[in-house]
Amino acid sequence: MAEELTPETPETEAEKPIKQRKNGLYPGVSEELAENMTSGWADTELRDLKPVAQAGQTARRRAALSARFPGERLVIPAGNLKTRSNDTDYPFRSSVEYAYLTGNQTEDGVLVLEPTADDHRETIYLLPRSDRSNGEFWLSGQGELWVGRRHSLAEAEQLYGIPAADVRELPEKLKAATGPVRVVRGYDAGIEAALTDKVTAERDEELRVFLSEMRLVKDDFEIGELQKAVDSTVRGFEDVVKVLDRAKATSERYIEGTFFLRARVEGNDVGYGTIAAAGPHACTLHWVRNDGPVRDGDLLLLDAGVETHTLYTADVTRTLPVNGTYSEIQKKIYDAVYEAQEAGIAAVKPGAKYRDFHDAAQRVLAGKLVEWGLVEGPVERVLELGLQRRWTLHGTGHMLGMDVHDCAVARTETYVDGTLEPGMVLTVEPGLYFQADDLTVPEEYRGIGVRIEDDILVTEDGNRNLSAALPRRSDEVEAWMAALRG
Ligand SMILES: [Mn+2]
Repeated sequence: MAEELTPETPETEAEKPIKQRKNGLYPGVSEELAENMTSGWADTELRDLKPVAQAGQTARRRAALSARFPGERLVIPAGNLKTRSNDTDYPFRSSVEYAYLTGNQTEDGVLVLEPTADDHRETIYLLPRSDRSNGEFWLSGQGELWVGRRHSLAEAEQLYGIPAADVRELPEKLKAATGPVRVVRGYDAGIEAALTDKVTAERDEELRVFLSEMRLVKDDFEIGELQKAVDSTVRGFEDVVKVLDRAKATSERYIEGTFFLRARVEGNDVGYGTIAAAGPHACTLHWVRNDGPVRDGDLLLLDAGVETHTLYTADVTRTLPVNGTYSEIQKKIYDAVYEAQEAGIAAVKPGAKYRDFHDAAQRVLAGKLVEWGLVEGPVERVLELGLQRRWTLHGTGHMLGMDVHDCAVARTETYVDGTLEPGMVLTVEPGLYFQADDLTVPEEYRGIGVRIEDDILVTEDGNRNLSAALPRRSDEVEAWMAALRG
């Protein structure tokens, strides 16, 4: 990639080394060129833009936020670019709080709700289009010539339905503001610095917790986006099955790369680092190095999800026989996990406690471990002492949405100790993992890890499996793989 071009301007000694380095690649900018670059550009302003699809929902969410914190100034930043090295940045991902409330995902954006007599005045602060009259668009690193065209503030107003203003003026406005203020922390150090003597950690946390709990129940737009994420993920799993022979010739990376292609073409990204775990790597819960071999006779545990352009992610796991057929011991373990998942899914319904599906799945798995003679019964004793956890390792699921572990700062009483309601979306993902060096189980178990994970929507009368299009039962998995591989 090209390096930034810098004008020849008077400079301090302190600035010289960088400028000299840059101007070593490019000659200086003459006054004639600078003048020439200010004009001769077409008017590209977009008019009569339609609002983004979720504009109605985002307005309702802002109204709910406004009602919860009357009389207070609320500041919700999108976040800033993070440096990867020197002048390259990591791909930007907006804070979910900002995207959830605005539908916008632009770096440095900030939503501000300013208290009025009986309500809040909403403003979305954004970097406007580059000024062509002062060289900003081609001489600044944030100029549109370098980073691409931005929406003008007028365009942003039409798209998001919120009055827009120049974000460069926001820090001074915040410094001058009076009255109570809360900010969502952790995304924009510059904005937080402007508020440092006005906010407290405790009050800011209340804002963050409220925004996390707001997302526990999904609206129709969100459920549609989650279904899109799942549908793309199903296609990504099919892609992987079709190239398993290429993966055998290379490594787990071929699987990760194959899934990533689907995620980038149909969505924004993967929602989390793909776990492409072949053989004993399946027993490492967050195996994301993905640099191991893929061998016939082994299982492949693939835990992956496409994230949509609106930042909703799927989270699906299948454990597949690399050669297309489960061995006897693989099938025995797989079918036990399947049975546990069936019990877990059956426990997902409105009015049930959140913990019920975990308990239902754990009970099945503990029963299997006793039945196989791996732990001494009765099952009640095993569950009471948690002895099954040597092999079940993790909780059976979590809320799913814009974050893969969505609503992570919701209070215990509204989430883990809470009750399921229609519109909640959660994963059900029991597993059994026999570490390669586990001397307490017969050798044939060692190095086998199985997890099955689906994305379940709580409905008025039970649940709907959003990822039902991807086969789960062992014989159906084998048939599906055989059909895809021809
Ligand atoms: Mn999960």
